[in-house]
Amino acid sequence: MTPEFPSACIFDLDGVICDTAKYHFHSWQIIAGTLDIQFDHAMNESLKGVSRVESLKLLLKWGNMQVSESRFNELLEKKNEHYIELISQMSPDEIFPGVLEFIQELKETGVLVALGSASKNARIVLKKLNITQLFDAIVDGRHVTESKPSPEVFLLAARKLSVSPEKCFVFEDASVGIQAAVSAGMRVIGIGDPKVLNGADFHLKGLDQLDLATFKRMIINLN
Ligand code: B16
Ligand code: MG
Repeated sequence: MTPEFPSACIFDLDGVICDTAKYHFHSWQIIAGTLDIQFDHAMNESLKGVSRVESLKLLLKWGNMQVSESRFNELLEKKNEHYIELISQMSPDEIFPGVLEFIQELKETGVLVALGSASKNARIVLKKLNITQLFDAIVDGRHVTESKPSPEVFLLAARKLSVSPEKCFVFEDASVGIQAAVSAGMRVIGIGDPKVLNGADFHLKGLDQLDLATFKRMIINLN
């Protein structure tokens, strides 16, 4: 049986629509500096798709450090202050190539479009990029209790769109996000290095490699 064309596509934000990872990196680097913990790009890579709280837990583990609950919350707040300062300077020219064109094509064929991000700041970023109105549903870190790899964020997006999970396609750049989509029973396209994105149905370098015709051909080849 030929696999069905999806009724909905759910997009991750950081790494799929724009590069906010570099702003997370700068913000975590400042926090790591105050704690005297070495923080590099490889470590930042492992924080992709991971919630703020879980990210700080990982950072402290890497630094072999323990802090009180109040210090933990203070560090979270400081990290977010730095991050908000950086994203407040964002503009629509930071949208990755091909994103607007592909989403527009999906919408014209009647496919519903949602955002499924771990970030509690996703709304601010969408506003800065001037693309809030593109989405039929927005689910972000403020709406979920479980961080990716839990499927919660994607299942909630599907529910908001009234589409069953098997009719959804997810676009993700993080390993934990791919796991979340697979656990949700959705098909998933990994954006980035195939070596770190195990479990995705397809891999792309970016959405500029995809148009509706190519997407349809990909789906026909699914088993
Ligand atoms: P915030 P995504 C994720 O966004 C980022 O990839 C991850 O690095 C970040 O820690 C997480 O959001 C939480 O972000 O501190 O803004 O709530 O990839 O799921 O769109
Ligand atoms: Mg991401």
